[in-house]
Amino acid sequence: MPTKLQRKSVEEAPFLKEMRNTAYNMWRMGWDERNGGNISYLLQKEEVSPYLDEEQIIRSIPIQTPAKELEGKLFIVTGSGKYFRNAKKDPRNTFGIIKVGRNGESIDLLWGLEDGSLPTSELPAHFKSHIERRKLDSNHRVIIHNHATNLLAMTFMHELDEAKFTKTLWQMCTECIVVFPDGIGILPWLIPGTEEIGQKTAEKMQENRLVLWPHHGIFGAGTTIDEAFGLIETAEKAAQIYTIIGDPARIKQTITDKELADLAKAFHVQPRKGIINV
Ligand code: 2HA
Ligand code: ZN
Repeated sequence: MPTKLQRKSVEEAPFLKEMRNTAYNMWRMGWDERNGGNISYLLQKEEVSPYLDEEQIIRSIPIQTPAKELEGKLFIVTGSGKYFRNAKKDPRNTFGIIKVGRNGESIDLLWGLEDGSLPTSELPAHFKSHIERRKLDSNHRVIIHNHATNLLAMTFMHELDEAKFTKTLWQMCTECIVVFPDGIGILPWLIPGTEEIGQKTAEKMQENRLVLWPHHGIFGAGTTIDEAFGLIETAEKAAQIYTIIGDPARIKQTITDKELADLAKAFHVQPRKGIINV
C-alpha cells in the first residue's frame, strides 16, 4: 500500500493568502461594504495538490447555469453573503475551494465555506466571464467584482455611452490608456445575481476586461489577482479624479486626442476603435 501523501494545511497556501489580502484590501478601500463584492480565481491542479485531494468532496452544490467549458477546473471563490472585513480572520468561512463537476452542472466543495454557505451569488457572471476571457487568453484566471466608489458615482453623473465613458477615464490619468486600452464595457441596470446579468457581463468581456454595472459596481478580469485588482484600481483612480473635479465645466485642459494616440504608440497598445479622433 502506498503511504498516504502528507498534505500541507490550506491556510499556508499562497493562493489563499492572496485571496485573504485582496478581499481585505478591497474592504479597506471602501469598495466592499457589508457583503459587497466577490472574487473567483482559477487554480492550477499543481497549486492545489500539495494541500488537497481533489477526490475528497465535502459537499456537492447544484448550479442553475451549467458551465460545461469549466468542467474539472478548480477555483477559490468568495462565499455568498461574506463580509470581506472578515477575510483575514475567518478564511475558512469566507472562502471556498471548488471543483466544477461533470458537464459543469454542479460544483464540488473541497475546502472552506464551513458554515454551509454557498459560493458567491454572482457565480453566473464569474463563470461565464471566465469562459469568454479564456477563449481570448489561455492565461486568464481571475474575475473580481466590487463596488468601487467613484466608478459607481460616475454612473450617475456621466453619460453611459461606452466610448464617451472610456475616453473620459483615459483623460483623467495618463496611465489609463496603457492599462486598459480595451476600454470599459457598460451594461444597462439589471438585477444582480441573475443569469441575465451574468450572460450580458460575459458578452462585454469578449471586448473589455472591465465591465461596469451602473449604480452598482465593476467587474475586472486578469491573468493574476494583481492584474485584475490593478485594472479596477486604475479605473477607480481615474473616476476619483473625475469626481474630485466634480463638474466637467471646471476642466480647463485635458489630455488631447493626439496625446492619447501618442501614448498608445509609445506603449505599444492598440486603443479601442472609435474613441480617439486624430
Ligand atoms: O453581495 O456584490 O453583486 C455581493 C455583491 C452582489
Ligand atoms: Zn455587487
